[in-house]
Amino acid sequence: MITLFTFPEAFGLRNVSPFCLKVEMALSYLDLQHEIALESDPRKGPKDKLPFIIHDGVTYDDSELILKHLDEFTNGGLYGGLSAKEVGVGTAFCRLVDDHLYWIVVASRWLEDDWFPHVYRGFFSRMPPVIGTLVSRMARNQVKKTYHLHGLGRHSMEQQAWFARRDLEAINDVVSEERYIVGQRLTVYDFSVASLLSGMLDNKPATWMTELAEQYPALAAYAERVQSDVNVYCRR
Ligand SMILES: N[C@@H](CCC(=O)N[C@@H](CS)C(=O)NCC(=O)O)C(=O)O
Repeated sequence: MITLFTFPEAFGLRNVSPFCLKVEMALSYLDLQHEIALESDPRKGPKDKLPFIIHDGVTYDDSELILKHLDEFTNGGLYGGLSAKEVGVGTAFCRLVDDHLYWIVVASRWLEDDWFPHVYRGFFSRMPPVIGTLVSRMARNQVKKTYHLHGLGRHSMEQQAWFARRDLEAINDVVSEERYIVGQRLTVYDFSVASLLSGMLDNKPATWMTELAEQYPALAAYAERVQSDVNVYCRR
């Protein structure tokens, strides 16, 4: 049995974490029976982050390591048969979304004074108000610190938007010509890219990143294609 631990819904998104959603997409693609356990405290994960899965009593964490495990479990169901070029291009795009674009999306929710009340409502409003306010402030400071350490947080808003646009255009240039991120067929790499895009596009209310992504209609069409292929949707 496989149990996938993910965050409860927030911001109009059934699965608010792109890392959790990517694993859910992989499980569905592989047709592996699983259940979803909602967990709002990432500290329950082995490395203080979600997702993690428990598979027949063994815990696996980190979306990419989980995909590696699922690939081994299914004898190459995710990475088997990919060409070296597909692996190269796919890995590069996953790094772009997981380690760069993701952080700008996080900042567009957490670090915008106007938007932060939605973060509070989504993640902290189930706590008693005094504790919720305190914990949310601490968490916001942590996000600010991490964003600064990453380097993106040192840039002006204009520069951050420029970086975001470059990332979105890189994806847009591919999926305007090809159906999927490495070409004409769906691969495991689409789960990372489409998860982040769908969370950005279906995020309610819109953030400045939503508005930026909406300027590239091919992105929404691609995100819909992938979600429909695996029958796993980010939105409610
Ligand atoms: N590299 C990890 C990243 C996971 C991650 O950053 N998860 C976020 C949610 S989207 C999290 O749990 N954040 C809580 C925290 O950093 O305190 C993966 O691929 O699973």
